[in-house]
Amino acid sequence: MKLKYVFWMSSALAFLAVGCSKKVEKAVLAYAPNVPPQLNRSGNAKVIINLETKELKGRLADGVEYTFWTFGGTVPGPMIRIREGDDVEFHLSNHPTSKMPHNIDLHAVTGPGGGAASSLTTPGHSSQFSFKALNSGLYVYHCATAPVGMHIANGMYGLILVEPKGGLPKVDKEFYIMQSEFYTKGKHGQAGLQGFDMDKALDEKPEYVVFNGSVGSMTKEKTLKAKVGDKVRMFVGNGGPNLVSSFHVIGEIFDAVYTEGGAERNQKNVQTTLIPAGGSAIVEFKMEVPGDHVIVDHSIFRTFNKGALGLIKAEGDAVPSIYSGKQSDTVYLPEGGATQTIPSETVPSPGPKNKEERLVVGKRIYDTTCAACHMSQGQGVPKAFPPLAKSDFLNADKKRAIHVVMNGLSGPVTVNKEKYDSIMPALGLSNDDIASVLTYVLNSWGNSGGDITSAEVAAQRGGH
Ligand code: HEC
Ligand SMILES: [Cu+2]
Repeated sequence: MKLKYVFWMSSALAFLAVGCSKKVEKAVLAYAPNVPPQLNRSGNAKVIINLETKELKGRLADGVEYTFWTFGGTVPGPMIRIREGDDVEFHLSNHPTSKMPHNIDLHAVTGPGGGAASSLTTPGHSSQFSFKALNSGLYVYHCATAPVGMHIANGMYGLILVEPKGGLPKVDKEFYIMQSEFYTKGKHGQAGLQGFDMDKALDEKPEYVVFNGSVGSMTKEKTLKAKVGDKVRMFVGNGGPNLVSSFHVIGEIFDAVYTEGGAERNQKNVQTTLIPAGGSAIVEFKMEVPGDHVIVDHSIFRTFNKGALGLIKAEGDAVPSIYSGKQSDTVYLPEGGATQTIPSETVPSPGPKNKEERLVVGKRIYDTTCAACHMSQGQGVPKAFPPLAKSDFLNADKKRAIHVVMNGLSGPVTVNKEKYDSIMPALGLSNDDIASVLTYVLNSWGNSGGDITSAEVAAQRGGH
């Protein structure tokens, strides 16, 4: 009797285990313009995704380098392909040589921060979280670590496709294209290693607008290839951080568009489709005639003056009944770096006159500019952002504090016996703003008090 019972129990357990166990597979990641292979399985799976964040120097344009912050070592990060209903186990690793903590917000995730709340990862660490892909569609992922705009502007975005249950209709060629902008200190085309320019980012005036992370990522020997008669599908994303893309392929009409990357193949015969920052679209077209077709953002100065130009070449015999005429791939080359600046008058507002006013202005600047990293009560984030509350480093030297806020700070520092080796960017604040924010910080959260005037800051700026 007892034996029989044990037997029944164990077979029930075995049955349960089989019933729950899903196929486990590692996601195949693909680097732009390549797309991960179609999923050739019938049901759902448990998918393991391993992604690494890495900061590295790379080519932005001929002769122009940039220190990119990346997912997977490339801009955009690799494309991920899963299926509606899949369970995903996500591992984010931050390379030990990184200067910054990073995390990931996948728009395909239903949950706080799209995963960002569970994935803040300091250099040399790995984080894990899991989610179920509830909705099919083409989704952007990006880093969401403070300052979010800067992590995105430096290259931290990519696409994750959640296929509908039955998969997508078959096509001949699939491509992965992601648009984004870069805000460099130097003008478009200025040679050398270019730093990030916060003022241009705030003004939404990029020097570069590109596809797949650099000027020329899909031209010359990297031109996309297809054959006459091919059905082509492009998974197109926009990392931003600021601009909306007017995506267009010159000489083609999109036979079908999944507007905004949603599940519906809901539009037919579209010339130009709008792709919001942090959004996507899937476009499909048949290549009817041979030749080069130019991939552009039809906000057209971006194409011919800022870099957003790619090519897809169809090989095959001419089809004069559809199109007859000479073709050339030279007329579409970029025209050069000339950009126009429109002069504008500015009327400066009178700065704060006394300590009382500095405290008020300073709190506003702290909350909008500093709190993202140093946290609302100046408590900082362990291993990433040092505290300003009761900071021995801050309170020891007023002039040094002005220098830090004016010029940024990098390299190892010790604050309240904890070591930090990260980067605080120069924030482009005015003398009034620096005086106000430091006066506010010095008079908050148990710091030593005092007052810093705009004149003191100005004197120090002159000295550098
Ligand atoms: C992008 C994140 C970021 C922002 C925004 C930022 N800081 Fe920092 N800050 C840092 C990091 C990182 C360090 C440490 C740098 C290092 O390791 O060399 C730091 C260091 C400092 C220090 C010296 C160390 C300490 O704790 O006393 C001061 C003072 C400081 N920041 C003040 C400010 C003020 C004031 C603002 C706003 C005007 C600000 N920071 C905005 C990231 C930031
Ligand atoms: Cu990041």
